[in-house]
Amino acid sequence: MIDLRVPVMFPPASEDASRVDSHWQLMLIVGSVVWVVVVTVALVAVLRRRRGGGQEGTEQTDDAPRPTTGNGHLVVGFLGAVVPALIIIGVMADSVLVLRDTGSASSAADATVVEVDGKQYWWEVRYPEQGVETANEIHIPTGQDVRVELTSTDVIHSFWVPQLSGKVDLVPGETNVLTLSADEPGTYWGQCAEYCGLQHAWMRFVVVAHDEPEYAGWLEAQARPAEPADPAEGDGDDVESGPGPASGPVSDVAAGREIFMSSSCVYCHTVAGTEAQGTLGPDLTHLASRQMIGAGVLPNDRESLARWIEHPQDVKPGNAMPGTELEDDELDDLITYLESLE
Ligand code: HEC
Ligand SMILES: [Cu+2]
Repeated sequence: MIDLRVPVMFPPASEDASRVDSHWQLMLIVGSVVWVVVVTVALVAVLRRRRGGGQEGTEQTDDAPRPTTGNGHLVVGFLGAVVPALIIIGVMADSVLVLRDTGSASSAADATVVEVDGKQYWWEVRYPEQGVETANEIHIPTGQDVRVELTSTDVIHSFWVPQLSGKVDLVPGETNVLTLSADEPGTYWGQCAEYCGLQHAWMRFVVVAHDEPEYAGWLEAQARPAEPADPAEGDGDDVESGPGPASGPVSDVAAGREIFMSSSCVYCHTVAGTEAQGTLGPDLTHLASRQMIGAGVLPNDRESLARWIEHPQDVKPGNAMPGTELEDDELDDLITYLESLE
C-alpha cells in the first residue's frame, strides 16, 4: 500500500518526463552560474570602490582602480548585452525543442482515449470507448501512448503528473490534449497545478500503469454494472473486521443499499445498473476498487468512509458534498454496501 501523505513525485518515469526533467536541470545549472557570476561582479565592484575610498562625483585618489574607462565601457556594455542574449537564446532553443518533442498529442488511431473532467475538487475520469467512468484514478497500459482529453466543468484546473509528463490546463469550454505514457508499471501521483479554490491542494489523483493483461482485466471489471444486492441473502454479508454492534442486527449489503437508494446520495452519485444516476459527484459503481476517497484526502477504508459521509465539510471544507446524519447501524450498513461496490 502506498503512503498517501508522502508522495515521491519527481523522478521521471517516461520519455517526456525525462525531457522536461533535463530541461529543468539545464535551467537550474545555467541560472546558478549566471547568479554566481553576477553576484561576484557586483561584490567586486562594491569592494573595489570602497578600497579606493572614492565617492560618486568626487576626485579619485591616485591608485583607485578605475576599471571601466574609455573602451572599457564599450567592452563591458557589449558583454553585458551579448552574453545574456546568447544564454537566453540557448535556453529558449532547448525549451522549444522540449515543447516540440513532448507537447505533440498522440495521433495513433488505436491510442487509448481517456477523458478527464476537472471539477472543484475532484477529477471525473471516463473511458468513452469502453463506457467506463471513475474518479481520481486513471489506469493506463504500460509503454503505450494514452491520449488524455482534458476539460473543465467550472474553473481552470491543471493536470500534472510530474513523473510522466508536463502539465496542461483544463479550461472550461475547451478540450486540451495531453499524451501520457509510463515506462514501468507503478502508481504515479498527480496534482491539480492551477489554483482553483479552497481545496485546490486536495485535488489529487493517481495514475496506475499496468501490464497489458492486467489493464484489460481492470477495464473489463470497471465496465460491469454494480452487482445487484439480493435482499434474500443480505445477512450473509457480515462486516469483515471488528465486531458488529453488540445487540443490533449484523450490517448487510441489502440494508445498506436500501439506505443509499432512499437518501440524498442518489441525487449526486451514480451506481451503474441501479436507480442512482446523479452526476454531481463521483461515480460510485466501483468505489471499493479505488485506493482513496475525496481526491486523495482519505484512504478508502470503513473508518474514513464513515468520517466522509457524516462530516465531509470537516474533512474537506468547501467541497460540494453535504454531510448526512445517520444512526450508527444505518451508517454501518451503508458503508458495507459501498464496500461491496468492487
Ligand atoms: C449534493 C451532492 C452530493 C450528495 C447529496 C452526496 N454526495 Fe457524495 N460526493 C459529492 C461530491 C461533489 C463528491 C466529491 C467531493 C470532492 O472530492 O471534492 C462526493 C464524494 C463522495 C465519496 C468519495 C468518492 C471518491 O471516489 O472520492 C463518497 C464515498 C460519497 N460521496 C458517498 C456519498 C453518500 C453515501 C451519500 C449519501 C449519504 C452522498 N455521497 C451524498 C456529492 C454529493
Ligand atoms: Cu486546483
